[in-house]
Amino acid sequence: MKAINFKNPIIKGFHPDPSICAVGKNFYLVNSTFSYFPGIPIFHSTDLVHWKQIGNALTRKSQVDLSNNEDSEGIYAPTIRFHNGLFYIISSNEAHGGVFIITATNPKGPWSDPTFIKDADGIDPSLYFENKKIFYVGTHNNSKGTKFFGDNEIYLVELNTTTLQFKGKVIPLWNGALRNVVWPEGPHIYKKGGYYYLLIAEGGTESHHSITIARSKELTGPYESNPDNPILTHRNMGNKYNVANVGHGDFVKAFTNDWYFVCLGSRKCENVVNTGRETFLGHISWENNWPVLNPGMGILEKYGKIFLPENNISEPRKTINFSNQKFDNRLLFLRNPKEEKYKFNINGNLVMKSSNVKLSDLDSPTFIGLRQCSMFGTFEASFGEIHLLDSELGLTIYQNHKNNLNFFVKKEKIGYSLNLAKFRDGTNQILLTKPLNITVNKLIVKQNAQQTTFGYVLRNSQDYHWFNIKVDTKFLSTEIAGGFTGCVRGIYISSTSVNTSDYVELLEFNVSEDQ
Ligand code: 6LW
Repeated sequence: MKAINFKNPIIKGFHPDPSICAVGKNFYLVNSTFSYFPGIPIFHSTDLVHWKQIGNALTRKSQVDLSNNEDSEGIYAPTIRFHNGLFYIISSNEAHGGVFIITATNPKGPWSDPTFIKDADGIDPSLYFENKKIFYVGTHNNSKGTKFFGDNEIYLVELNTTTLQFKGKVIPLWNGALRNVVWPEGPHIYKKGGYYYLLIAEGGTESHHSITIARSKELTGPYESNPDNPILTHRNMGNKYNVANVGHGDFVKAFTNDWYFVCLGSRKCENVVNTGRETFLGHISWENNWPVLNPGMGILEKYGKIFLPENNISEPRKTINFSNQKFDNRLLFLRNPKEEKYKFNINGNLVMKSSNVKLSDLDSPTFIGLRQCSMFGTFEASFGEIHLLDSELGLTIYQNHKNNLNFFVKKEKIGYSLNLAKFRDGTNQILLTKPLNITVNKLIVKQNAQQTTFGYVLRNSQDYHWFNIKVDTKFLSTEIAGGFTGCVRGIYISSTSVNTSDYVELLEFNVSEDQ
């Protein structure tokens, strides 16, 4: 088979905690989404290199309550598996119900309402199927008593196949490879040859992250740690290395019998990460019944080769509009959207109605956005009708409710104003204000490494105008702003008035991102 080239990350932008499964010649992959809606993107590929988002698993409020969440609460580390004609996703909803399972016959959806597993504590659940039995493997506090923050344990328990509730007793499996290890998490179990393999992440999801593995002849253990652990990490690569935080992975066996892994990692820009934790791909070979990840390299490759039939599906559209009166799978809302605020009109555009919820509230402002997938390129929003009396209509680079960068139009006593505001750690700083006679057709941001510039097109005009001011975006990085998400860029409209009648007609987003 001809080799196909791939470039890491295979799925760019905020797509952490990847989990993957193979069904015949198809691969399916899911990621965490925290407090964004819809939750859990479903990606499909036949060659592991070209991925298309075919849907989202959590598309209804009845499936996912994200009310009042902090940005990094909500949906954590899902696992996707296929068994007996049914797709399963197990995940947890932090602050609203805990661990749950949803199922679907078609991975595009619809996915079922969740079954919450009431005794399942902790995070990062996974499923293992064997002989008509279903086993739960998850992460919780060390059952011998926690001696320090992050003193976790990986545990196993059989599930009742009908109710999906705990059936057997809870069996501690492993605490991780290192002594005094922190955050053993993200477990998955595989069977190969005579061994059960328990793959986990440890060290915490930041720069000390890693992937480790243990094996046992019995599912219930005892598990022996691989003497070569960690089997993948970038924690020893130094601060300057451009891919960091490597860990939390999942293995998959292709129909060719070759094994591959996906894991999370983050691309750094000027030493910090704005685009979040992304999905990377690598090879596995087996030596002495242990997996070797990226043999001969030991770290993630930027460019790799893979031996699967290439399926060069077209690049995702760069223009996202609403002409088929549907939300593109990639679009995101903050928490459960207030549906009455979003309506498609007869021109095939999205009318977004203002509300008095602000980006800084732990509520759902009128907002729609896309993950920022690169530190180079432009993001542009085009508007039709704009009705602004008491609202601001803005383009935001949103990292979390306390850290975002906003470029917005407002009605003034005479005419309008265009404003640039940096919201850092909950404090607003207006960087620039410019009076306008009329409103705008477009708002644009251009990202060049950690510098951003902002531009606009006025009503009834085609000309682009750019502000001279460059804003440093390092304050939107995970290192400074914190959290588990990456930046999302979008449009919001919000008012100080409860009775606002303002709205904007959003025509499209245009995204032009370099790698
Ligand atoms: C997730 C944990 C992790 O639950 O980060 O990187 C947490 N790994 O496994 C949030 O994504």
